[in-house]
Amino acid sequence: MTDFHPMLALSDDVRAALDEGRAVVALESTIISHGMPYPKNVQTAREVEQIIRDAGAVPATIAILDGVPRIGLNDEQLDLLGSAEGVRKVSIRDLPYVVARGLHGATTVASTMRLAALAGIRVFVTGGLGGVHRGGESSLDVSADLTELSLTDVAVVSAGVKSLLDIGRTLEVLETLGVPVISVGSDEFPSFYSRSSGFAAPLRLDDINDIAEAMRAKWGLGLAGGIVVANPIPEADEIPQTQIGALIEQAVAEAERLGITGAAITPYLLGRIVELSGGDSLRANIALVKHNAAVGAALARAYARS
Ligand code: PSU
Ligand code: MN
Repeated sequence: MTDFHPMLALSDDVRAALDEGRAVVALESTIISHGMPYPKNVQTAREVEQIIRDAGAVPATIAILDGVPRIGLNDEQLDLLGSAEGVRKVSIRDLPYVVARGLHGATTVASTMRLAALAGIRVFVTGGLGGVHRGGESSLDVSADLTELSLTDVAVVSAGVKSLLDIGRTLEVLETLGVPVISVGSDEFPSFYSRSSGFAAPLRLDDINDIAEAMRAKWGLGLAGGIVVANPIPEADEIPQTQIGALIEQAVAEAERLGITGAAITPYLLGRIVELSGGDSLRANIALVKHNAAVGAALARAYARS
């Protein structure tokens, strides 16, 4: 029996899978509580978990409930997280407060990575990463997701970075931090709703087994930190940059006018883009998360075989 970290609560199926060295995929919860509206968020979370199970891996949605970091949620816990008022967005800096005060918290990419790693999970699926915000060179609004990627040994499968961020500077910071950025089957780094971003993929791999091999190589060499696996949205589901770009510009301009900054800005922009697109962005968001789940499950299986 593995000794798990005493401050974590693992669900039985996640515990058993980790004990037996089977494939486990971590999932974040900010996307559920602050990234999509209820009840679509909870429904999507369940469907994403099922995709991972169907692909032969065990999903581990991570969140903090009553101050306890949970690795693997049941249906009731997922519903609570997706519908309760006052669930905080918890990045790394918020973890001590939310745990100490016994609060509910939805974990961002950064804090999900850290809790996943504490539980021994090496593959994590999300929608989009945080990064350098537009104007970040003066506001210094750079997501803790990037710092965490430099510290914590987890491969993060995403559809890239939304163009509400400064994609070029985000890629520069990832390079500085020594984080491998691998696009799956594409020469371009994807921009969430769109397969293209105008930025070349720093690295490209087409075979999931090769990505698992890169994980082994990185950590085998003692290179601490994560890997960004950038998985473009399927062609049938993409919203071209020419279409979504103007809506993103409008949402960014409104946030600026309203003086929204800090941790509130990403949830504001995500919600506003759903409204402005009449739900099209939400459909794309759901499709890309499901695609990421399938790729993440395959990657977890490939990595577990080593
Ligand atoms: N980008 C998205 N969708 C998201 C997020 C980012 O396209 O849901 C969420 C993730 O949880 C990410 C967090 O970790 O926002 C980043 O917030 P911040 O920029 O405040 O670090
Ligand atoms: Mn920020």
